[in-house]
Amino acid sequence: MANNEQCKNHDNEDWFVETGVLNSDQCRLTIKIGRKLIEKQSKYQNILAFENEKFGRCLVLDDAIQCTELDECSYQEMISFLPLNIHPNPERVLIIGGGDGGVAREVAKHPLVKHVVQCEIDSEVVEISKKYLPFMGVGFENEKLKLFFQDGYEYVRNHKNEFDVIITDSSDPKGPATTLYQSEYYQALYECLRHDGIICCQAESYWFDLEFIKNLFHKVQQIFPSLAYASTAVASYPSGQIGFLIASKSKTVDFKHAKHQEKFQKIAEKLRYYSPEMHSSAFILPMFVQRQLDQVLNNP
Ligand code: SPD
Repeated sequence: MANNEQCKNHDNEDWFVETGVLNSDQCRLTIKIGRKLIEKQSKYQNILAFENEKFGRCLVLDDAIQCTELDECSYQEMISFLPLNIHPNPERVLIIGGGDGGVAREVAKHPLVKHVVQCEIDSEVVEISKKYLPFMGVGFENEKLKLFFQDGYEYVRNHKNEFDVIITDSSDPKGPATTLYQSEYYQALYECLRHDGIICCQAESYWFDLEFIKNLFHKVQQIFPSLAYASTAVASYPSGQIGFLIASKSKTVDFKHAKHQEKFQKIAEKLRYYSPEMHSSAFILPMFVQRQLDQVLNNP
C-alpha cells in the first residue's frame, strides 16, 4: 500500500524519500520535490508525480521511483531494444505493465515492429502520464499500439503462440506486480510466444537483489533454454543500476550482438542511450555477479 514518505528539511523544503528499496532497509534515496503535480490513490497503488530541478518530471508508484525525465531513456530504450535487436524478426510485441508509456514509445519506433499490444492493470497511471508526463505519455498515441486495461498474467494465460517479443515493464515484486515474478507467469509467457520468441523482464539491481536475481534465474531456466541478465545505469534508482532478465525459446540465440543494424540506423538519431555498443556491453557483468549467475546456470 501507499507508503510515500515525504519530509521537510531544515529549510522547510519538501523531499520525497524512497522507502521501498527492495532488498535493503539500510539506505534511502531522496529527491527534492520542487513542485508536486499530483498525488492520488488508485485502486491499485499510490501515484505521485512531481518536478525536480535536476531530474525534471518524476513518477513514483507506491514508495518507489519509476522514472524521471533526466534518465528514463536508459531504462526504456534498453528494455525495448535489447530484445528487439536479438530477435530475428520482431513483428508482434506485447508489453505487460509500462503504464507511463515510455516502453510503448520506444517499441513503436523499431522499423521491424508492426503490431504492439500493451496490457496495463492501472488506467490511472496512464491518464496521469498523458497529462503530467507527456514525454512518455506520447507513447500511447502510436497507431501500432492496442492498449488493454487488464491484469497482465490473465492476458498472457489467454493468448498462445502470438508474440515474437514480450516485455514486462513492471514495478518491484510487491503489490500489483507480485504475480509477474512467479514461475506460472514465465510458463505462460513461454506459451504466449511464437517460435524463437524472446522475453525481457525488469529484474532488479545486482547490488541489492542478487539473491532475488539468482532465484529468478533458477525459475526461468526450468522453462526457457537460454537466458541472460543485462544491466543498465539509472541515476534516480537507489543503487544507480537495474537489470533485465532476457530469455529465449531458441537454444542457439546470440544475446550479445545487436541485429538489424542497417534498418535500425534510421532511428538511431532519435535515441539518447541505446547503441549496438551499449547493447553488447550490457551483458558484461562484474565478476561477482557473473560467478553467481554461472553457478545457477551450471546447476539447473
Ligand atoms: N525499483 C523501481 C523499478 C521500476 C521499474 N519500472 C520502471 C518503469 C519505467 N517504464
